[in-house]
Parts: sequence; structure tokens; C-alpha cells
Amino acid sequence: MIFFTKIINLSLSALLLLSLSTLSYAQESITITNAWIADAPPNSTMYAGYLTIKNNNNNAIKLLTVTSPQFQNIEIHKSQIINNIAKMIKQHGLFIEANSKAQFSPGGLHLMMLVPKNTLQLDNKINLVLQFQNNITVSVIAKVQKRLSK
Ligand SMILES: [Cu+2]
Repeated sequence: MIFFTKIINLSLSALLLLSLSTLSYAQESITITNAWIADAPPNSTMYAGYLTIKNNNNNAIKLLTVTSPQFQNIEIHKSQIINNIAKMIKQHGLFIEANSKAQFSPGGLHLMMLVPKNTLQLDNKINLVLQFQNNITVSVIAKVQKRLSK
């Protein structure tokens, strides 16, 4: 019985290796830069986060979710002006075309970070986990910074 289990295990891992090597996407082919979170008054239940995601693949990728151990929930929002009123529209995932980037910035795409476990302080480093399609996970550290006044 042990013998059979071993054979099954071996073939399973061989299969796994095979499928990994044939994947056309890789974690390294997604680069994340300029990750930061805008400082907010004490006891805020909502923070805005920004980053730039570069897709170096020759195929489009889709960001599915963003999570952080320090927040209860994170949504992907896009600010848009509709009839002269600024609105935030929740995005259900985000496509990033081949060899291009998605730039989150104030007034546009942002991470709506809800219910922090603690009030964030300037220079705090917050861990973000980005889950993409095809089982690609990328972690990044976002620093809490003052919002630049325009
Ligand atoms: Cu928002």
C-alpha cells in the first residue's frame, strides 16, 4: 500500500512540475512600484492606497483581489466624475493589458482599504497581497505617507 501511495505521490508532483513549467505567466513578470497609503486622521475606518502594477507578460493579466493582514477588507475603486459629482466605482477585478501598466493615483484608481486593525501612523509599512489570475500572488510593502497637496 505504501508503495502505491509513493507512486501516486511521485506522479502527482511530476504533474505539478509539468504544469508549472508550462505556465506562460510568472510572478517575476509582474512588478509593483510606488506602493503607498495616504495618511488619514486617527480612528479613520477607511484609507486609500496607491500603487503601480506593471505587466511584463505578453498576455493580459487580471488582478482579482488585494488583501492585507492589517485590514478587514480592501476594494479596488475608480473615481469618476459623473454629472459633476465625483463617484467611486467598485471594480470587480482589474485587467492589465500585455506589456502595460495600471497606475493607481489620487482621483483615479485606488485601493479602498476598510477597517484597519490599528490606526496607521506615518511611515508604517503595510503588507499587501495581490492575487492575480493563474494563481499568481505578489506581495508588496506600502508605506503610509502624507498626501501631497495639489
Ligand atoms: Cu474608494
